[in-house]
Amino acid sequence: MSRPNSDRAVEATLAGLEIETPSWGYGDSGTRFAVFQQAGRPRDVFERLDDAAEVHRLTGAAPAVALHFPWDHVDDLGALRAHAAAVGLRIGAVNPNLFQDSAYMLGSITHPDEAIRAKAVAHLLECVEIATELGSTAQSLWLADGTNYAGQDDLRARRRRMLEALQEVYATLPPEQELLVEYKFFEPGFYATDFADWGSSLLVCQKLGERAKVLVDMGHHAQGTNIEQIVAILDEEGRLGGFHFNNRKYADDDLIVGSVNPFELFLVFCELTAAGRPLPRLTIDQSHNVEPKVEAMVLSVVNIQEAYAKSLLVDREALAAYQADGDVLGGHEVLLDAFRTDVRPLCARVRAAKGAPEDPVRALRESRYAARIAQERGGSVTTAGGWGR
Ligand code: RM4
Ligand code: MN
Ligand code: MN
Repeated sequence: MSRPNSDRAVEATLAGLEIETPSWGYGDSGTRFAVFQQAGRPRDVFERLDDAAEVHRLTGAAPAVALHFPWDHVDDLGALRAHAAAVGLRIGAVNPNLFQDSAYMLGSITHPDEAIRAKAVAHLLECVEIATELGSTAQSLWLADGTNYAGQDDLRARRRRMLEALQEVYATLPPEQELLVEYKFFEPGFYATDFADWGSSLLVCQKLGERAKVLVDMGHHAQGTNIEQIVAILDEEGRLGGFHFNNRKYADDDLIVGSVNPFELFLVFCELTAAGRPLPRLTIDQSHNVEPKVEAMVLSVVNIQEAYAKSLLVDREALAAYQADGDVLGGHEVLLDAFRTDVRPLCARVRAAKGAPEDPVRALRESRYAARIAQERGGSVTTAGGWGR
């Protein structure tokens, strides 16, 4: 099939890809059964930024780091911002954490107790200030709020409490900041999650205002959900605020993006590029429990680059023509043609033009970065094992 987009045009667009990597993807994480502490794990947020800088150096496409508070708490935010700049990064979205404090056992901004809701709102407001000081342009909110049993709480009252809290937070957002509202249909709540799906998030965003947008996490849907269609709808509504990339086989597994279902990843990118609009905020949200964390992140960025490249190769004119003709398989084959293209040389050229290695995973292995950080940081336990540290 003919290629409508010249390689040069595709390369130029691909060169503009910017992915945020998550500070928590470099730190300790685990399942509910165990948290394994890997040798060389960063001891603090400054070292998490160092690892993120290495990923950017190797891929040329990961210039920002999403932070999670209080996991990334520091006394001197100016020093953190300066360190990010010194290693060639900027601060991406700020993620408040309303799921670990024991006060939030029955919810945070949906909690029946007004004092707990006030505590949660205070944390959200603190995160707005943190973002302002760090030069970040987004709050990325995921609520663990939910209930485990029918009748445990009043679903409508919870929603009203949540709206009231978010209205208060939204009112304080400086104009450069967006509020991204993530959803997930289960976990940790097993009966009703307060933000269970994209529709629930979208309705709340529409009530809050234009700078409230939905964030789609690849692992937060029921099996078989058509995520690319959700992307299409939200994009059409101007409410697609961002993406959390990862992959899953069973639940919210947070595995390396593209490792389970690369075709789905490609189709998501086909929708992200369909209307020719700028890409939304693209963030990796993964939990590397047993795999080496920096290598996992590099491979994730490479997989995203390749999916994006393939989506740019789709012959949109041919696709539209087959669709207009009602040719059922014509359009499908246009997509397959792009998906089956080996874009590795193309991506390698784009990286090389940016001064990054052609093969980032091999370059990482040859650089012995993992051995170096293991030696410098040690393999011993320095803080209590826990998520995101
Ligand atoms: C949640 C959700 C959030 C992330 C936490 C750690 O499942 O994906 O985005 O911040 O995990
Ligand atoms: Mn997420
Ligand atoms: Mn998740």
